[in-house]
Amino acid sequence: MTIIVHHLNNSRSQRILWLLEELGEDYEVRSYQRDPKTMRAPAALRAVHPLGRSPVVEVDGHRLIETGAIMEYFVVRAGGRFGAPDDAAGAIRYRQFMHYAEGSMMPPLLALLIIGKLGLLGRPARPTVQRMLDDHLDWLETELAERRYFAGDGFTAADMMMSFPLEASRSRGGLGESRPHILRWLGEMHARPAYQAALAAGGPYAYA
Ligand SMILES: N[C@@H](CCC(=O)N[C@@H](CS)C(=O)NCC(=O)O)C(=O)O
Repeated sequence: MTIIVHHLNNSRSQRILWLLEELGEDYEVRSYQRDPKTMRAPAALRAVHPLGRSPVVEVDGHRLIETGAIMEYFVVRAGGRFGAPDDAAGAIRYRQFMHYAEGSMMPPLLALLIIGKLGLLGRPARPTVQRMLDDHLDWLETELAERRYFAGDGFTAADMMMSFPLEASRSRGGLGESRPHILRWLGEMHARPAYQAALAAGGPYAYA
């Protein structure tokens, strides 16, 4: 049965395309374009799921939402490939970063996006939110100074989960040369053939 990925341009669903490429799965991309003014998804995505957000994936007779849950579904389906490492500490880090990417790291990035849209009105809130994001980036820099990937020595789905918040941080959150370990990691992620194949499959992506 064909896997269908409902993919919004410049969005979190890029990570699902990437995982499917890493796994060597066949899949179909159904593309949706953001409204250039509001950046919201088109109404057509609400016809697929009431939340109208991406990613939505159709697989094995299920309709899945939520990037981390979708990733875990495919990891289990593939017999654990790109899943948690065997050692206990690595497995804890894997689970932590699978949840942390959307649960803790994305909220200040979303706040920065809204602050940016508010213009002058949003300006007073920016330093506070930027400090919140800086705490995350400082911690992640120390994590990636200690190990090559987020869970340990091996590349896992946790790295794919962490790509979007760190790409967004580079684009609008001040991530730059002062954090060389994160930049080293991002460079490695973008150099992966499957990452590049996912870009070709998904169309233009502003964060690569
Ligand atoms: N935590 C959810 C977030 C889903 C989400 O907000 N997706 C954004 C794309 S990055 C979206 O569809 N936005 C369109 C809109 O808000 O209209 C996940 O990881 O799947």
